[in-house]
Amino acid sequence: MSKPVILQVGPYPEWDQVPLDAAFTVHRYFEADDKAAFLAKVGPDVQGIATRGELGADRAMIEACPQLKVISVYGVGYDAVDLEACREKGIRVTNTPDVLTGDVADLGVAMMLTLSRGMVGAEEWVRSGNWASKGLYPLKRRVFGRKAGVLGLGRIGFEVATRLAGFGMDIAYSDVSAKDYAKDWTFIADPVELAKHADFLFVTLAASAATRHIVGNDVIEAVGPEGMIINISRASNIDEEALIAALGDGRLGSAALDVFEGEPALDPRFLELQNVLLQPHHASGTIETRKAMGQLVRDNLTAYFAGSDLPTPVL
Ligand code: 8YV
Repeated sequence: MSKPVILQVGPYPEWDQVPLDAAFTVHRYFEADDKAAFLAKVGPDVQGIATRGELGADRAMIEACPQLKVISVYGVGYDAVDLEACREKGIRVTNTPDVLTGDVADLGVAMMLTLSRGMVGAEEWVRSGNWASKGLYPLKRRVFGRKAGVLGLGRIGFEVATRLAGFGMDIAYSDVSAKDYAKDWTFIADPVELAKHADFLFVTLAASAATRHIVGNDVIEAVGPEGMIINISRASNIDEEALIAALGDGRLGSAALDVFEGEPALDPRFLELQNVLLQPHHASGTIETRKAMGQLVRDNLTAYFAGSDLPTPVL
């Protein structure tokens, strides 16, 4: 039997590439110099797309593949997939939830600790010889016992809050409704009110058109000059212009960011700021999690073409 034909949008580690190539006929979109010409050539044969969270599949790509039946996303976020186009054409969509939750939460909490305690500068203090020549490193701000806000108490937000509870923090959260599994934490529906409560505001919302710029100037100013915003979701959840302006003039204390508009080509103004921690969208980037994500991408594709139930469907 001939193998199903897959369009691979971005690279995967070798441990995923080898079994993907064995099970499917794979066209590597990311290796093509002329992407439009490549799509025009292979698109008519493509039955499945294997993509990554931040790359997704837009309408043009979907429409270039008239036989497309399934899109398998390597990531929990599927905001970069044109779901409307998929609904219209009856295309199934899958993602990789759960397997990455703990690592994403770990990185968010690590970013808070790293920035609040000035650990990047402290490392440089040691390496540059400042410790010996100038003496003690400047004092930084405490984390434990302070106030945290979690904007979006889904799987990742819940794991962030659970970790913050271990730091004895006063935790509040915002979501569409209060959660019965969050009895120890305060529900504050309005993001601005949540931000007023928070010394540390975690942005852990699944991104969509509805959440675009949910962290706008009002939320940013409510976090305030002493506060920190930590974003481990999607850049589109924050008004990046407002964020850069507030970081620049001190209306926001600091920001720890794993995601950026136009990444990896982030706005160069971020590089000029001293009150930011910049991370290369790697919250799910552990060997353990990435192996599980790759497996789930293949399991979803395999299930689709075998006519079985999809392990983790979105659509
Ligand atoms: C990326 C992510 O998919 O889970 C998500 O939504 O954004 C990440 O896990 C990852 O960088 C792999 O591309």
